[in-house]
Order: sequence, then structure tokens, then C-alpha cells
Amino acid sequence: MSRYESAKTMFSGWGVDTDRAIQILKNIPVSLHCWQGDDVVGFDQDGPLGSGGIQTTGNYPGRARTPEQLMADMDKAMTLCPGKKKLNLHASYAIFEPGEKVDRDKLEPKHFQKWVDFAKERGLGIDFNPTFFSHPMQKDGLTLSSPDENVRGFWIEHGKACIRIARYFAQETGMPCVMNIWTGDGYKDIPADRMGPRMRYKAAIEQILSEPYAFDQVKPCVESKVFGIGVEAYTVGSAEFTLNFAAEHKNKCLPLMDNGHYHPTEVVSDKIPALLCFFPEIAFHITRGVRWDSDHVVLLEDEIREMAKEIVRCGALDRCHMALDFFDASINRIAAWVVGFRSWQKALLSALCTPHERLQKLQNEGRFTELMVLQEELKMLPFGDVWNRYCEECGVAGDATWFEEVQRYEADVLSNRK
Ligand code: RNT
Ligand code: ZN
Repeated sequence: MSRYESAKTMFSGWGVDTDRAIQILKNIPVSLHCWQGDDVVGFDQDGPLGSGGIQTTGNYPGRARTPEQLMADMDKAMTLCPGKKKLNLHASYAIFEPGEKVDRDKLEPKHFQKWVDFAKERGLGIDFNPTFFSHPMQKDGLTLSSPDENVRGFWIEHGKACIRIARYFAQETGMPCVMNIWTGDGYKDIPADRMGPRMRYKAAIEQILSEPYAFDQVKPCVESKVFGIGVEAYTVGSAEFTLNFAAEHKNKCLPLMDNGHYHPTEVVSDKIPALLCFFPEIAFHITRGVRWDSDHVVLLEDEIREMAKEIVRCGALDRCHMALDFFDASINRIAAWVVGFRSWQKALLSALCTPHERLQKLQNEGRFTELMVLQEELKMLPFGDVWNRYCEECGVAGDATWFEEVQRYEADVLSNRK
């Protein structure tokens, strides 16, 4: 008997069909974020990642400097990851003709045509993000909530342009485009007015959403945050703000939870079933915060596994839009993508190989001791053999031999970049 056959028998003793788990996961898209490849710099400006309260640290050699390089790097990463992928782009990754320079309020679908070609050749859907940072029109750190009407107007136009681009992505790929609105708007120190900026933010996002779109094709989201670097005291788009915004605009907007954006003892896993009681669909940025929203590479950690478990056991895989969001510049960037993507795949597959009904029954019957004992026992099942089979069926290495490929690519390609 092969290792997989033996593992399959053990799981089926628990009522888990591992073949079925593998088949399900093959069809669940997870969005891979382009911004891990170049430290969130983009192609529409010259400097490094600007203000917005987020930061990359490290200077590992080989950062992608051109669209061609970034596409080649993403290709390399995707060939080393099992599962269905989507491409996640930021507006700052617009690709211009030589000499052309278009500001963010005037972006058009044509500036993303090369990305569409890239996605279509690979059968990928595309998700999108307006870029409300690294730009001179961010005044006093504010965009959509600025007291300056010109500043707000500029960013509203940017948001509307992004809806039109998202519409184009959905039409071209035939897959819905999740379009996430996140701004770093906030204040470093104690504000004199907390409501004014939020009322302006609300009206501004409403104006963006007045740009026409079909909600089954374009799915705008609002992402909350607790604080950022330089905006420690107050964030306009707080958890309560974005959640209520999404609730009020339920037929045209989704809430997005980034698990790096809450107080350190809060967990997104517990928020998932809470939101699913009210929203038909929700969205995620999956990341790893170390002490703060540090955007470390996703690993197979307890809370990551718990999030995947909630999505699976709530039967909500088709109601959840999952995207990765981290940026580590201190290690090989392709390996960062691969480790993060594979970790989330492991979490999902493991959740799909968990006998949720059996455990729920114990909970409902008040058999809590047994529940604890069995939950611990499950951790000892040979999940690695199921993972290896999944990877094999997806045509990628199950073990870390994929890293040899990354090392070769680093020697042949990345090390030549200046
Ligand atoms: C920042 C947010 C946001 C960004 C990306 C680049 O804290 O998580 O989603 O990471 O838009
Ligand atoms: Zn995020």
C-alpha cells in the first residue's frame, strides 16, 4: 500500500474522504499579490513605497524592476505552488508606453492590457486594488477623507477609474474581479475630530461606488485597519467603520478582513462565522503579523489553520474571496510567495481533511472532554501524505525540493539584476 493509500484509510476511519478534499481544493481560487515581487513599489512612480503606514524592510537582491521581470517572477512562483490561482494587482502596477505618464485619476483599461494578456494566457482571474499611497496627492497622509475637496476629488476619480478597470478585468477573464479599497488615512496623534473624516470617507467611497458595475462581476471591498506607522492614534477606516459601511451597502460592497489589522489578541478566525451570519460573501487578506501588522510571510500557524477551518466548516469556500497580502524584502521574494501560498493551501487542505460534523456533534452533546481529546488526536494523522498526493496531482513538488528551482533562478536571473 502506498503512503497515500494508507493515509486515506486512516482518514476514512474518521469519516474524511481525502480524495474529495483534494478535488475540492483544486477548484478554489487564491489570489497571489504582485506586490511581494518588488516591495510594493509599482511602475507608476520612481521612489520606494511611500507613506500610507505600511513598510517593507530588507534589501535582499533581485527585486523585480520591470513588468517583464515581475511577470517572470510570478510565473516562477506559480509553477511551484499547487492549486488554482488568481492574479492580484494594484493600480500602481499600470504599464505605460515609453514616455507616457498617466496620473492615477486618469488610468484606463489599456494600461493593464499586458496584465490581461498575462492572465488570459494562464487562465487566471484578476483581482484589483486602487492605490491610495505612494503619491503626492496624499496630503497630510490623507486621501478619501481629506478636508481638501481637490484631494478627495482626485482620489474619488482614481477609485472610479479602478472600477472601470475592474469591469474590464472581469469581462476579459470571465471571472469576477474583487476590487479592494484600503487607505492609510489617519492621524499620528490625538485628533480634534474623529467623525468629520469618517463622514467624508463614507461619502467618498459612496461616490466611487456610483460608477456603474454589475455586482456579480465587480466586487468592491472595504478593508479596515487598526493603525499604521505614522498613524498610530487614529485610523479613519476602522473595523466598525468598514463593517458598517459594507452592511449599509450590502448589495454592492463586501467587508474585507486582513488578519494583520486587529489588536494582537483579536483573531479573525472568530470573526469569520460572525460575518457569515450577515454577509452573503466576505473577503480576506491573509498575512502574518508579528507583534504588529508587519506583513510577514504566511506560515502554517495555529491561527492560520483556524481561519481555514472556519471557512471550510461554515461551508463558505464559495462565499469567501481569499487573497494573500505580505511583503518581505529580507528574503528571496519568490520563495516568500511560494512559502506563503503553499502554507495557505496546506491550511485549507488540512481543514478539508477534518471531520467537522463529528466534532460538532460532540460539542452539541456537551461531550467537551472527548472533543478535546479527539481534536488533539487529529493532529497526529498523516496529513503530509495527503498533501504530497495533492501536490503530485497538481504537478508540483510536495517537499521543499521546489527551493532548488528558486536557487537556480536566483543564480541565473535574480543575481544579474541591478
Ligand atoms: C495595508 C493593507 C493593504 C496593503 C496592500 C498593498 O496595511 O493591508 O491591503 O497591504 O494594499
Ligand atoms: Zn491588506
